[in-house]
Amino acid sequence: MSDTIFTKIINREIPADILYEDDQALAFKDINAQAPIHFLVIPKKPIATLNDMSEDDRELVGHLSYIAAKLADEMGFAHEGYRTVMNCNEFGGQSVYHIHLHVLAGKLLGWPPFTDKPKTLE
Ligand code: DGP
Repeated sequence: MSDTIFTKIINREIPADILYEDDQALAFKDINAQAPIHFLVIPKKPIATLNDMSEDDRELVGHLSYIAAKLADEMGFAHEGYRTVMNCNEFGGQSVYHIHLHVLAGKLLGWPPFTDKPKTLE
């Protein structure tokens, strides 16, 4: 797959407010925050969508949730609560084609979380 803006963030070619990094993953604040706390956890391996993960990626994708929970604890909002979500493809609202787990917190989040758009697949 071609590089996305997230590869540039991983490679420090563009700045981001980085919260966590290890050899497999990176967490940074979302530039378009939808809650008082909103960050993304991404694998360093560029997997375009959840549909593109292989069997070998299962541990890596699970690791993203582990990091979300670890940061929730360290940042002090684990008990209060939070939401994680991964958007997939057009109907899921995905705009950057490098998988990322959204972590939203800091307010009482509504459910359902989406605003339907008047569009269907051709
Ligand atoms: P999604 O719609 O699920 O693909 O979410 C992509 C998110 O990525 C969106 O909430 C905004 C965020 N984003 C896009 N470009 C940048 C960027 O250059 N820096 C940061 N920090 N976040 C970005």
